[in-house]
Amino acid sequence: MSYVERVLQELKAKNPGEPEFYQAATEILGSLKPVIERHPEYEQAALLERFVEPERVVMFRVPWVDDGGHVHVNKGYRVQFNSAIGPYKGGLRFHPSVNLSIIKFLGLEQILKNSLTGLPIGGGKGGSDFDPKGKSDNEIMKFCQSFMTELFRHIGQDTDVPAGDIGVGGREIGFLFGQYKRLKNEHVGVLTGRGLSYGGSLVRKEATGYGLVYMAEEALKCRGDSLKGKTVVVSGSGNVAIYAVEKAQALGAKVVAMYDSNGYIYDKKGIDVAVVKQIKEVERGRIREYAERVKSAEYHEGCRGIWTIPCDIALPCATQNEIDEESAKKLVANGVKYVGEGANMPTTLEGIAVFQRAGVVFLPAKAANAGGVATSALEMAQSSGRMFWTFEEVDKKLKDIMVNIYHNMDDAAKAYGMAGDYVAGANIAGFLKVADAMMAQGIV
Ligand code: NDP
Ligand code: 2IT
Repeated sequence: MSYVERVLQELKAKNPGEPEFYQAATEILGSLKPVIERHPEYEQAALLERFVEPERVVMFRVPWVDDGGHVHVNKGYRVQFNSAIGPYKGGLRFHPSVNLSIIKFLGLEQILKNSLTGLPIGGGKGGSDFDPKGKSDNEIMKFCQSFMTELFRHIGQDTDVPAGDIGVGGREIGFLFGQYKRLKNEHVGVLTGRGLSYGGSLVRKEATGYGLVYMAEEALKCRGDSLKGKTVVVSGSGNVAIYAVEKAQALGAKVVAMYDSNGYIYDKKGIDVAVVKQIKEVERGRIREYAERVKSAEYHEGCRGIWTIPCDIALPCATQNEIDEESAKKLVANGVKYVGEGANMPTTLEGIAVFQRAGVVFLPAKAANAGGVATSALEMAQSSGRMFWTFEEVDKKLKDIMVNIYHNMDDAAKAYGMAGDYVAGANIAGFLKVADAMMAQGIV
């Protein structure tokens, strides 16, 4: 049995009931085989065993009282996965589906994503099974304050810097920051995605979606093509999806569909992103309302149907495993040429295989959605330097980072004889830097 297979088998046995974590590890370690062959010293140093074991996992109780006086208890998590190249960095997810397996898969992905940005940030992730849907602002604040009352002792601007993810946006970061500052009496860059009036960075809100489209644009450009006139389907209608749509349309594409967890809208004239922003960012409503306001749009219950819409480019921007084998086959049959993952692990292993067999240009999450965390690192730099860069400055840095990541993963895939396999390219390019840092730091 190879070293990689042995580590995967041990991981499965030692972490029962963690399918998402196992899925992410299988994809990553599977593509590292040629790297491991060139570096026998990694096995002697048990590098992979250490790589898949978080440095620290914090799990805690989050009690809070709703507006009716009822007491609730949620689970809180922070997985501090790997600090070889910098302080732990990664988002917080508030969603009822959150469990240890999901936070660990996200944390593992984050290590390599953060490495790919070229910036000094390690990997971490956290969250809660709290469901923000339907809660009042007061309840959200109470929950965030309780969550931070435990989390604050584990994080710090040079230790661990959380940010947003599903269910955690500007409002939640504000409440979390307020409570951290109150407990520590420190106004520092301990969270990113902060408001512009208290240490945030321009472009952070737009960064993941914009970055995704910048990478897709570069992939098209390298093939003598562009976004002009392309038909695009974007899943989700949250932070990542909205700014992916905005940038894709600004660069000449037509985005025809989006969804939330209830159903999808199809607008053959092209989505009016201002209407989506109004519904989602201002009113916190449902995507169904778009079809009530825009005549050219239809609404369909359920999510999966979105992948039956013919498109040139698919950008899944909602959640893990939203494109399975069947949906991938449908997309291929309908002529999709590019898939860029805005969400984390939105395509199943079987779905990825379908795209790769069909020659679809597949831009994997840890590369394609790295623009968010990269801009978080730019926010950290501005906080430490007590500086504030213009929109244009940050946007240019973001674009340069995305173009760089694209070429780094392209080069790594070629260097290991797998040209065009960006899953392997991203894993290898991200891993080499982390492995080098871990080897240099001894057995820790
Ligand atoms: P938001 O909470 O802003 O939006 C999430 C969107 O996805 C909503 O439209 C939501 O619908 C939908 N969604 C969530 N879960 C499901 C589900 N189980 N089935 C169907 N739809 C679902 O989150 P973000 O936009 O921030 O995050 C989206 C994805 O991007 C996640 O995978 C996240 O990890 C990833 N990501 C985020 C980054 C960031 O900077 N925010 C950076 C890099 C990656 P509904 O409202 O109905 O729940
Ligand atoms: O998955 C991700 O990269 C994020 N949710 C953003 C993390 C961050 O620290 O900005």
